[in-house]
Amino acid sequence: MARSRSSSSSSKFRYCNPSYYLKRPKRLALLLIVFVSATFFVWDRQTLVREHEVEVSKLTDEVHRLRDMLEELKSKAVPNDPVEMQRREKVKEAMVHAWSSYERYAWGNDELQPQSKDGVNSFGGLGATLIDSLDTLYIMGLDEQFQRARERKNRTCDKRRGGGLACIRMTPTSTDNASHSIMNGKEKSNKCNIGTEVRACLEYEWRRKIQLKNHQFWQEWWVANSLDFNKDYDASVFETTIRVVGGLLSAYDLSRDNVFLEKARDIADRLLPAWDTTTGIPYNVINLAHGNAHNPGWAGGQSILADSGTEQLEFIALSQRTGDPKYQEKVEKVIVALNKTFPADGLLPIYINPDTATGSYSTITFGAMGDSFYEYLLKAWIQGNKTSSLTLYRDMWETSMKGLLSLIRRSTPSSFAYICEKNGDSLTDKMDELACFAPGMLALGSSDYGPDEAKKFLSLAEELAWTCYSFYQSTPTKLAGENYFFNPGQDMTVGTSWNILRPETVESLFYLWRLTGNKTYQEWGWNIFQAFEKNSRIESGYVGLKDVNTGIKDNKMQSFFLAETLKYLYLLFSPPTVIPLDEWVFNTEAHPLRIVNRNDANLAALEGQHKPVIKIRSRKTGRLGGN
Ligand code: DMJ
Repeated sequence: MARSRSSSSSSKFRYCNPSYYLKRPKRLALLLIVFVSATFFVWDRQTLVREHEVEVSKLTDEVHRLRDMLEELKSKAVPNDPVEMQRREKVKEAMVHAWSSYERYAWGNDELQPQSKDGVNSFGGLGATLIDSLDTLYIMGLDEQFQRARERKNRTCDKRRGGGLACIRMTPTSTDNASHSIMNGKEKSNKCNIGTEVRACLEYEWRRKIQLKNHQFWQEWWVANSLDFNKDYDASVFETTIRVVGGLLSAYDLSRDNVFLEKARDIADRLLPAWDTTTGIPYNVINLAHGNAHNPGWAGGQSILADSGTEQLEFIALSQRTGDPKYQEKVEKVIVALNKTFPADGLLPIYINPDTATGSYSTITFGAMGDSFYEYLLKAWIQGNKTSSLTLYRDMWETSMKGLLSLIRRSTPSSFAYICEKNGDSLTDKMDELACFAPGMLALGSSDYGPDEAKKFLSLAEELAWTCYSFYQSTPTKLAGENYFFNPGQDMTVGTSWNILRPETVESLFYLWRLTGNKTYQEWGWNIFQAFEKNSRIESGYVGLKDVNTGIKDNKMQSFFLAETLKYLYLLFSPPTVIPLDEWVFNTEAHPLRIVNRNDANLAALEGQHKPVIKIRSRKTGRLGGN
């Protein structure tokens, strides 16, 4: 028995023995043929796959090329009004002035301080103005500036300028002061606290007075080496998302340059741990290097409504573009959690307890700290192509709009409509300029109501836009203050009197002009633009005003001036085919994100888990059509 088992197993292995085949040449030949055929087959399949991939990528490029051509044709098909063209050019020139001032004095910093001609890192040194400006530069056709900003290659000054100085091994410790002082021509080499080689290079450059090249040198250095998010810095989740993630994604959608998507993913990954709370309501501050998250001390441990509910567009877009659902899942969980106890009037206080997802006793407002939560309910629905799986967003938004109606009052004697703030049961007759985004939002959402409601909301939007425009017209500088009080018999009185170049009113004028075609909104926008030119423009950029009554200037060019204010003004004087509203949705920092078809059950699945209070009902879609 034992012998026969061993002989059978050795007979099994005889096929592995070369001598077996040497004695059987036919079998050897057959084996070779099988081997060659199999190799050929595998090689052939791989070649086919590769060819297929090349073909697919060629077709994708072709689709993009055709889409660009179509957009160009569409914009040419609309006759250009000479006044609009002239105004558009003026706004573009303003952008060139703002951008070149930033390039010159604050490159790589978050924001420019035009009076002191230096930069300040208000957001942890993430290059907020640079990233916030990318899409504006692109849309305005400022290609050179856009290219400089996205340039990925490092360059050495020895190669370029024959100076024999190797800048590539630079080890900067404090580039900001060095670069600014050099740009100002006040460079003292012993104060330049950066690596010797860089200093040598810069001194060399300065001696030759090649100012512009100096700037280029810094730009390339910064993009190649400094767009680094690994910062031991406690960043605002909200500000970083709307400016940096949003800005990069928009630049990616417009240019299709992967570097922007990669950077967006990098920074989003650093923000993600902020959502790791019991309810999924995020902490609003996170350390970008270590991932420790918390809420700001002044908020008493609470999460802020706008800061917690204004990441949906960016994170959903990131999931769509990377194919990784984790970003979307985090932000959708927030909406589902808030919906569990969503009040009948859809109005949430500005402080939310992250452990219970319920509102703490605090102000209800469409201004600071509340605003963009309501904006994103509508826009997430638009971003998802208004598909039925997203009805929750639209339903929550419509509920909140009922709440908004309950906050509307009219002033005396002139009957300006305004949105009150609410504390407990009492209303305060105060409205922030920040709440002036609401007319645009109402106009944008109005067309998907039935005809009567649509008319009602559009007309409210127009009334509120008139109030917001009057905020500007009512001051000596024709620039709006930060907030207004409405006292009986006095219409509007400015409260906090600064103006920091905010965009909300021109944003609403842009939407109203696009959606109604009424050129009055262009006129109003033009007047506001001229007031900025008159009061805020200085030789080294644009500044805010400390007081809109006196016109005293501050020392900050806010990054949203380039991201939002100038972009909306430019679009106000451009044909509607430039960033059409049925193809793009703007995040709250005015970064357009392309609307892509959304076919997922994520939100529905999450809703199932959490049993939302609001009943999902099928709603008749309005003028713009639905899914
Ligand atoms: C911007 O950062 C955004 O628009 C945000 O939603 C509100 N505040 C500023 C502009 O005022």
